[in-house]
Amino acid sequence: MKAIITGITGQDGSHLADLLLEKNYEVVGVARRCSVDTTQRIKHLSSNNKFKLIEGDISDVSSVINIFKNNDDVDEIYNLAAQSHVATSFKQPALTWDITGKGCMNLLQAMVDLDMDAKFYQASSSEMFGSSYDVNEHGEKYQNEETKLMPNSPYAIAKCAAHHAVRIYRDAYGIHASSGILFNHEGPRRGETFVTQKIVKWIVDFKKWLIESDHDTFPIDTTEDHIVIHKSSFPKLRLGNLKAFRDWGYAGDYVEAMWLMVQQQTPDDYVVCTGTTHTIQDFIDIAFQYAGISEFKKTIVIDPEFYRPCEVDYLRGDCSKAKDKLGWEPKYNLERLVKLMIDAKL
Ligand code: NAP
Ligand code: G4F
Repeated sequence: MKAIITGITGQDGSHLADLLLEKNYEVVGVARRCSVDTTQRIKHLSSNNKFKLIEGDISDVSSVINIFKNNDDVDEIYNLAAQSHVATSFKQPALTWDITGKGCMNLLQAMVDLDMDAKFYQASSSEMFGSSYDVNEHGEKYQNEETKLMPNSPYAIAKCAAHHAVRIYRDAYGIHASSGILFNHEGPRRGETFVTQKIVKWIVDFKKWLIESDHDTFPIDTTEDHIVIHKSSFPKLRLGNLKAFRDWGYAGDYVEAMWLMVQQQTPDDYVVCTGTTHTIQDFIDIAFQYAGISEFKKTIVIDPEFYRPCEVDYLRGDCSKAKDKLGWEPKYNLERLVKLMIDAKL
């Protein structure tokens, strides 16, 4: 079996490549040209002769066509490429549209034009729900495949367009195209500007600074922006909205669901999540406790710079369909995920 993965240098691309190579696939990873090396997450694959890295950009249709023409024997195409940062999408909406929205259309249309019969996976997102949710018989809020999409960011608008494109190309052209509506998933390979990894990185750097400062008890001297020991100082953790709820799972679990979707006889859309939700404050509490840092209120600054023009307040998925039809289950709860991330960074 042969697969193309766009977004190979990202968190999910690297996990999915690991999974497919374990299954003895030939994997072609598409990476865009960059002035610095972006392949840290896939360095361990460089000597694997079943793995090939090629240059390409999904926002450029001729690039997509070249990739497909050069790999016309491909069985599965996973589109994980995106400008995936929600806050950035407010600052660079057109770029986000070109990559995250139009990029998916470029891939689907190229499949039609080249008459390809490969199966297609699209990385849809719980961010598409925005402020929308349903309420179950116990009065609990949740989102599933039937929940209305009400995007609250340029990123989510682009993801909704791509999500609908998958449905239309499936119906109109009979493409085996599925969308995974994945809720937030994290892990040691998560980018450092997403809130979980930002918190984990700060904790680990702070612990190292404490050790270097030869200080084993918590320093109570603080200025507005810094924690101070003698003449040495360490910047406080600067965050935005701590009240939003997220349904966080482990990225390594979630790429298995992607693969399972593509193996089904009939293409479809599936929610992938843990079914539990926590605030950013909860994540901080669990992570600080695990790292043994008390008095954390003195170490955090709420900075308006990290607030978004529009927020997604509540995400909690219901993945009954993925459980029933794919036999998929998440293996990590939040406590286990936090430990994994902190231990890996340490
Ligand atoms: P990520 O770490 O930000 O990775 C995104 C990947 O897309 C990177 O490899 C990036 O390359 C690549 N890319 C960006 N623009 C491109 C372009 N024009 N052409 C080709 N490649 C391009 O994201 P992730 O967390 O792995 O997420 C994977 C996918 O799932 C994304 O589509 C994301 O929107 C979606 N998603 C993620 C989550 C989550 O919680 N992680 C949840 C739902 C959906 P560079 O290395 O060059 O930047
Ligand atoms: O970690 P985040 O940036 O993830 P967000 O916005 O939920 O998006 C992630 O999950 C989506 C799935 O729902 C993906 F589609 C998307 O690609 C991405 O992977 O922010 C999580 C929450 C937000 O409510 C944000 O306002 O954390 C809040 N937050 C508070 N302080 C912060 C910060 N987020 C970031 N990035 N940085 C902060 O300092």
